[in-house]
Amino acid sequence: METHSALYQQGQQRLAALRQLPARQDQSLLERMQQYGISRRDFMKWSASVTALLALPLPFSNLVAEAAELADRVPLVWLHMAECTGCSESLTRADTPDLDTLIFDHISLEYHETLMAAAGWQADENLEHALEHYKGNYLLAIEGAVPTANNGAFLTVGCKGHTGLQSVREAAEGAAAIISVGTCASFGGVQAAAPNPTGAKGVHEVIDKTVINLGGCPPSEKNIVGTLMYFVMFGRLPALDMYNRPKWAYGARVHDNCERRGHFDSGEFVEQFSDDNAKNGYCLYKMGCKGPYTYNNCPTERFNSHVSWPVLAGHGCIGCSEPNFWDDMADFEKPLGRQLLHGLDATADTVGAVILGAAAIGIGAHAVASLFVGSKEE
Ligand code: FSX
Ligand code: SF4
Ligand code: F3S
Repeated sequence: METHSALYQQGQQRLAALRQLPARQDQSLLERMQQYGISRRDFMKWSASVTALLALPLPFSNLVAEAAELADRVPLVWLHMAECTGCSESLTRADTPDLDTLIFDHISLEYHETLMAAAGWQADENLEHALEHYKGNYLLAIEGAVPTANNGAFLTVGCKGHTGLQSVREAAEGAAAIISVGTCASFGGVQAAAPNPTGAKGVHEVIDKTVINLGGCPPSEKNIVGTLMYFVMFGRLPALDMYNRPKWAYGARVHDNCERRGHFDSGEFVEQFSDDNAKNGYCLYKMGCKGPYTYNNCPTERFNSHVSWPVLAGHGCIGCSEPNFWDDMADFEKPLGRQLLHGLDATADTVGAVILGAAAIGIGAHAVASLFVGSKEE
């Protein structure tokens, strides 16, 4: 197991090497912050919160701050496959840019189909240039599932009519690290739901390199930026779980940190979306919440600059960061236990016991599988 001081040193060396590289943006991060009225104090608070998010001790926040300033030294290529672009939206939708969005603007975004100004031949050339020029050094982020049926013909991108499958394989070759952003790129997502006519697959299934999976439809901006920051800071991937998701983000169930958990434990459930129990913020398990089976940090990190998350907004978790959730977690407004256990949990008296049993099975399966797979880097 790597010690924190060894990791800190590794970060220092990486950042010293990055500092030698030329800045690729006209403005420094501090100038950008000034432009949007973000103070140095806000920046230090943000660095401390990213440090906590990454489950690192507080002294690492100096490294996080420095890494943020040097993010423009790291070339990022971002490809879109079959998806809704909600993952990019998750990062860029803030109407007042906060530090997460500023970092995304500041990182050296060499190619991003929905954000770049270039189009047509120019866009294709930009991609070719980035892959060639930064070979071995760029970070590759992919959003969306890769259609593989008919040799990938269900998705063609750009003037040359390359399939998504081709583009992913070409771009993966020279990448220093690869991130699947969202459940589609990670596990196929809605495109891969039965009967999956396009043969949609997660990125890791079509290439033979390690891919870090950021489940979530969409993943939170915190999990995207945290992963980018980890790579800028250390030049490598963090410890991963059995589905190659960063442990710092996907190490606990939604249910473990949910603010309604006390009501679950007391057997207090919403029975209808319009009832008094809903108004009182009771547990949404009987309305289909899949928080007991889902690994993600939504309750603690939330979305849209920490404003809210599904359960706080009044709907159960639908398990959107898990593989095959469209098939395995449906019906989204009925408890999974009810379907698996043939109505045994139909009453409030039995629901807690049955679900605690089901949840324990969930934890057990995850823990046992983790024992066999182990972590990628520890
Ligand atoms: Fe998938 Fe991302 Fe869901 Fe959408 O692109 S994870 S459909 S939020 O946007 O890929
Ligand atoms: Fe929260 Fe859902 Fe668990 Fe209830 S079942 S405590 S709403 S995560
Ligand atoms: Fe998705 Fe559940 Fe979080 S639906 S956004 S994993 S609360």
